[in-house]
Amino acid sequence: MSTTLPASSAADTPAPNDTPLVGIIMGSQSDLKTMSAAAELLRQFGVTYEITLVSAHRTPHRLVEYAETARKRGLRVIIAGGGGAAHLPGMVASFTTLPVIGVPINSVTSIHGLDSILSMLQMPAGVPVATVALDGAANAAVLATQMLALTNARLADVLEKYRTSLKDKVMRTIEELRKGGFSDD
Ligand code: AIR
Repeated sequence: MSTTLPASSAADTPAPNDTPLVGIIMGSQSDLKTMSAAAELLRQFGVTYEITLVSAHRTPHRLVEYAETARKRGLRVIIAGGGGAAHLPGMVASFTTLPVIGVPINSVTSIHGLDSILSMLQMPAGVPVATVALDGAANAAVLATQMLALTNARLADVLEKYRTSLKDKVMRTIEELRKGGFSDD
C-alpha cells in the first residue's frame, strides 16, 4: 500500500500479500486533499490500495501505462479524480475493462466543478465511468468496496458495520438534540 506521492512507476510490483486492489489516481497534487478521503476510508475498511498522480494531459503516456497494466498488477477497481477538463477517468476506462469510478473535483480553475462532472458523466455507450458526487471521494471508496464485497464476505461484513455506524451517528445526534430541548415529535 503506497500513500507517498509521487509514487513509483505504475509497473512496480508490490509484495504479493499487500497487492493493491484499488488504484487511486488523480490529475494533480492539488487534488490530493479531496482524494485522500478515499484513501482514508479504504484504509479503515482494510482494503489495499495504491495512490499516485496521473494526468491525462500532462502525462498521457503514464496514463496509458497505468491503465494497460492495471489488471495484471492485481488492481480490481480504479478510482480516478480530476478537476476542470477531467479526462482522466474516461481515458483510463478506455484502456482497461476494470471498473472506473470518477471523482469530479471542484478545483480552483474549474467552472464550479461542472466541467469536471460533465467530462466524467457523459461518457459514450460502452465505456462507462461510475461518476460520484462533486468532491465525493469517500463515496468512491464505498462504491469500490461494494464492488470488491461481491466476492469478499469480510468486506460485505465491514460494509454492514459501516452502514450501522452511519445510522448510530444520526441516532446519537438526535438524542443530543433532544437533551438540548429539540422536539421531533
Ligand atoms: N488536471 C490535471 N491534468 C489534467 C487535468 N484535468 C486537473 C487536475 C486539477 C486541475 O487540473 O486534476 O484538478 C488543476 O491542476 P493544477 O496542477 O493546476 O492544480
